[in-house]
Amino acid sequence: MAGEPQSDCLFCKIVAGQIPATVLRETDGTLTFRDINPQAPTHVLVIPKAHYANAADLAAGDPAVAAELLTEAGEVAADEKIVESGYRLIFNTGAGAGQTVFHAHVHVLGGGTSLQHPG
Ligand code: IU
Repeated sequence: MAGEPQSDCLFCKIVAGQIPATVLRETDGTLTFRDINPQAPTHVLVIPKAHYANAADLAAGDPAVAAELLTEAGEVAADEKIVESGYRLIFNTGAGAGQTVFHAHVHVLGGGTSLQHPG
């Protein structure tokens, strides 16, 4: 069922505290943590705590939390002081686009002049 924790989902396990992550921010609906394989000086992921396979499913199932993902991305960009230099928000959607973890997440990438795409 949409939103329910999935036992085989790595990000559900991070939300549950079963896999470690460097958590930077948390709201009732979202968790923000550093990517373990950073592709830029600042590389952070913002995820919904509830399980949705991708951003489109999240937007359909819980638009308020989908919007909160963007709010939190902006907040962590400010925390990380990458607003002035600029940053990218990327939602890889589908294996063909490089999505490897099928729990919705937005990549926040910044802090460098030559940013690479993740995945
Ligand atoms: P993708 O858009 O699904 O390709 O991104 C998944 C990201 O999750 C990828 O950049 C991984 O480095 C990152 N990640 C993580 O930060 N912590 C983890 O425990 C796992 C993956 I598994």
